[in-house]
Amino acid sequence: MQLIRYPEPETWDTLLARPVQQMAQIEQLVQPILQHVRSHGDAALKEYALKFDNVRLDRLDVPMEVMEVAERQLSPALKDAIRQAYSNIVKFHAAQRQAPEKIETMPGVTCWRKSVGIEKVGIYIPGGTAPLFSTVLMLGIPAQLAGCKEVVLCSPSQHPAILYAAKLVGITRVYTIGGAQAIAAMAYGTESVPQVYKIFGPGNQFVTAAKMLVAKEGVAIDMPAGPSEVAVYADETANPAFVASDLLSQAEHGKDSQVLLVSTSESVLTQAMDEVEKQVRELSREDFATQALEHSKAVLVRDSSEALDLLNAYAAEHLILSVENAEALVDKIINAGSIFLGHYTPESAGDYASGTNHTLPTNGYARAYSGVSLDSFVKKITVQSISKEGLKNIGSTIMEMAAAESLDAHRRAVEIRLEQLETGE
Ligand code: HSO
Ligand code: ZN
Repeated sequence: MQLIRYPEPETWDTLLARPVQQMAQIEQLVQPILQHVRSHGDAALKEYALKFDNVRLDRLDVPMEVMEVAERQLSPALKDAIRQAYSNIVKFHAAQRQAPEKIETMPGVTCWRKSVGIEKVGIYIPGGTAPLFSTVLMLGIPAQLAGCKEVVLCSPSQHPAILYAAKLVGITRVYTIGGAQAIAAMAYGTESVPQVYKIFGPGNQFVTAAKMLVAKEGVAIDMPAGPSEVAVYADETANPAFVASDLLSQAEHGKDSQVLLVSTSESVLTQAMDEVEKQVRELSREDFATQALEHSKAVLVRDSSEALDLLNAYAAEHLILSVENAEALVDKIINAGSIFLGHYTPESAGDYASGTNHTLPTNGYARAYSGVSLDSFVKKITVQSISKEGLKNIGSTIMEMAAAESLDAHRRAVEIRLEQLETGE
C-alpha cells in the first residue's frame, strides 16, 4: 500500500481514480460470441464449453438428482450458517415491500402504484476460485420475495453450496454454463435456456462486457460492474488489526480489488499498514491480496471533515467507519454503496449474513446508483382512475396544457367527455 500524507484537494481525482478498464477491446471479442449463441443456441453453448472450459456437456441443465444430492454433501454447520443467513436476508428484504397507497390528488382523481415482480430473471454466478453461493442468496431471495415467476441460474460451477442455496431460494432451473455465452443464452434464449428480461450477478470482464452489450439491446441488467472495493475510515480509536483484516477481506477477492484507508491518525495508519503486511501472509489467497494491495492507498488527512469529503468523492462500494460515535457520521455520507458502523461491524457481515445485500455499485457508481434490493426485481406500474366529477375538476387543466403544446387530440379527449357529461348523451 502506498502511504500518502495530507494530499491537496486538487490531487484527489488522480489519487482516487480507479484503474481504467479497456472495455472496448473486450466488447469486440465478446460480440461474436453473443451472435453465435443467438444463431446457434445450445450447440454454440456446448461448443464454447469445450473450447473455453474444456468440458463436454451432454446437457446444459443440472438434473434434479444432482440438486438433491448437493444438500447431503454439505456439513450440518455450513447448512445451518446458510439457513441463518437466508433468514436474516429474507427479514431485511421482506421489510422493503411497500403496500400500494391510493392518493386522491384532486377530488375524484385517484392515482396509485402497484409492484409486479419481473416475470423472468436470470442470475449469473461465476466459477473460478471462490464459489460465491452467498451471491445466490443475495439475488435469489429478493427474486423470490418479488414473486418473479421464472428465475434461471447459470454458473459454470456446480459447487454443492451453490446448488443448495439455489434450492433454498426456490430456483429450479440451473444451467452449467459460464462466461459471456451464458449471458447471451439468458438474453436471447436457446432450446434449453429460457430468455429472461433482466440479468443479475457478478463476473469477469467478459461477463461484464456481455451484460453491457445485451443491455444496449434492451435486456435490463442489475448495474454496471467493476472490481470490488472497500474504503475504511479509521480514527485514533480504531484497532489497527481489525482495520487490516477489513482491508484484506476486500483485497482477497481479486487482483483488481481496490482498498482505501483514510485516517486522521498517523500512528493508526502505519500500524494498520504493518498489520496488513503481517496478516496477508496468512491468507490462502495471499497472491490476489498482494496484487490488489499494490495499487491500494493509505491516506493521512487533517481532520474528520476532510476525511468525509475525500470519502464522498471516492464513493466506495463499501465504506467502513471505524471511528468513535460512527452513527453520528452517517448523515454526512452522501456517496457509498453500503456503510458499516463502528469497530465491530466488519464488511464480511454484510457480504454474508447480516441481512443487507452485497450486490453494490462499484467504480464510483455509488454517486448515482443503489445496490440491489427488492426494488431491483420489481416494476412499479402506475394506475389511475378518474370519476365523472374528477374529470370535471381536472379537465380544464389538461385542456389548457394540451392546447399550449398544440396537441389537439389530447385536448379533445377531455373535451369530448365533458360535452357528453353536460348534455347527458
Ligand atoms: N464483497 C463482495 C461480495 C462477497 N464477499 C461474496 C464474499 N462473498 C462484493 O460485494
Ligand atoms: Zn467480499
